[in-house]
Amino acid sequence: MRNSSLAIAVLALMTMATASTAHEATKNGVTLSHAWIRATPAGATVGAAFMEIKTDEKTADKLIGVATAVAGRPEIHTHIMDGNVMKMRKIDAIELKPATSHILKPMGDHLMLIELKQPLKEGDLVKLTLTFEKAGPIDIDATVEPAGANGPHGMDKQPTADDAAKSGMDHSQH
Ligand SMILES: [Cu+2]
Repeated sequence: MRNSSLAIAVLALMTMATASTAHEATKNGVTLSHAWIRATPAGATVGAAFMEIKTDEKTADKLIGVATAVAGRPEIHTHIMDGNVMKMRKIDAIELKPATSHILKPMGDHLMLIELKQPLKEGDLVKLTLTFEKAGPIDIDATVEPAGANGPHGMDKQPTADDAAKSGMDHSQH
């Protein structure tokens, strides 16, 4: 009896671990999570992707590239102040110090998906491959959020009962 309940518990843990790989990925001390993209209107040629990049205490690394099947020319971007105007600019890399959380977000560093091959529709999952100097390539699935979203699902606004139910579902898949 005890053995069988242990087996069920182990099985449940394994199932959770398998399901979590798409939304969170860790390799060589670098963890990607909460990846999201803003939905784009039909005909848009450019989109933007965001996520959290964490390093453990032993890991210093550098984000040096991004690739995805949905865009012909994905780039790493940052925002700079030019006088009073916020402008975005392509950068070659993002430096990651040990034990830090670097959040790619609107008006901050982000991944620009240039030459979009298709509109990005709310609810879709888009695979991104981020390449790090030491950790190498890491795959992550980004969820496509509404066009006006400022964060991943349930993290950019006051939660409603409906959102709570949905984010509850999200967590059961982690
Ligand atoms: Cu940009």
